Amino acid sequence: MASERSRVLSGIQPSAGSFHLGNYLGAVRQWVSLQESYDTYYMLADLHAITVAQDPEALRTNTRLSAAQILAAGVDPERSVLFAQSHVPEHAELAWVMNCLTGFGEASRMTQFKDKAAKQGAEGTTVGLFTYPVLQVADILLYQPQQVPVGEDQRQHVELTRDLAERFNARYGETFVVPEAYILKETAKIYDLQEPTAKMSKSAASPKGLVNLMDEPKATAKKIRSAVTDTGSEIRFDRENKPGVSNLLNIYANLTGLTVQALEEKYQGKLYGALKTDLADVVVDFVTPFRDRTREYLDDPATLDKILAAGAEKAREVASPTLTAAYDKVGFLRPAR
Ligand code: ATP
Ligand code: LTN
Repeated sequence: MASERSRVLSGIQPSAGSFHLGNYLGAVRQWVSLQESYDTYYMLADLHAITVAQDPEALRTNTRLSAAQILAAGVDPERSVLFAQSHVPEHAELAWVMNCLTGFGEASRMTQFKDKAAKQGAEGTTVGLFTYPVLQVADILLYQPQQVPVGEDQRQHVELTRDLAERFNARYGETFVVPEAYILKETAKIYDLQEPTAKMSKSAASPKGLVNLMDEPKATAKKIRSAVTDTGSEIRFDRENKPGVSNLLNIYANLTGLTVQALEEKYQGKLYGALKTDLADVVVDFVTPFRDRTREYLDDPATLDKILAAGAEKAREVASPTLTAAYDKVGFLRPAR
């Protein structure tokens, strides 16, 4: 796999069963296009998933389901390395070293931790959740990637990665590539259909505004047709004054490749209902084959597991020498052979 191409690493937690439209348009779809020009490493972050309680059987099911959806979306296991984080022990090992390089105050400033901890309360918040960003640092640094494609919400974790890479390199000598966040465009941000100023999220208060790709297409069509729209009747992209319509136009544009401007022209003088009915069709046309492809992978778990095993092997080819180099720099004895 040695090549001149720069390397990319990203991850997604297999903590929910189905991906939603935001996960797809905001993350996984970019993973597919990045494989054209980069050496891509994509990880199911199952170690991260257990920072909040998971039912063991559900975690296993959701990990396969996430892998199946990533493949169904078009990530090609011949071109990308797709693997489960727990299959590559180097992640937990390098995370320990990174934990010992991270200030307690520094970790305490991570906003995602603060938000999640506030929701769970002190007793419900695990030390794992606290050190989650440091595990993410290890995930990234092991692969020496130049770029880390993530949503805006993950920018701070990539900044921490850069800080720790620089700190390690300064203390022990050049070891890690200092990576850059490849922040996906704002246009890739999808909002809740019922509350179009909040991002679409699996932890939304109500499922009515959440489009899960694996849901029954009929139910999905209904959700789109019941999306909230804004006062007035003009179909125009205006995030500030027309968040509902803008979100629908954006989803439409993202799924069809049409520009928002072309859509505004197409719907000039038409009513919101027409836009919603057409978008419902567009979404159904996308999710129907997507679900079928996902199910095909799920129906053959042995093949799915083999893809992940092959991915883990390729991942370790990169991760293991990086860990060895870091261990040497830190001053650990190498075990005698
Ligand atoms: P939660 O809100 O419960 O934390 P989530 O639904 O946001 O979860 P994550 O697992 O945090 O999903 O995100 C997985 C990936 O999907 C991340 O790269 C994230 O940036 C992206 N993503 C999540 N929601 C959206 C969204 N609404 N629009 C665009 N991208 C999104
Ligand atoms: N924290 C990320 C998932 C994730 C990740 C990574 C992303 C875990 N390790 C390494 C990029 C690089 C999330 O919740 N989206």
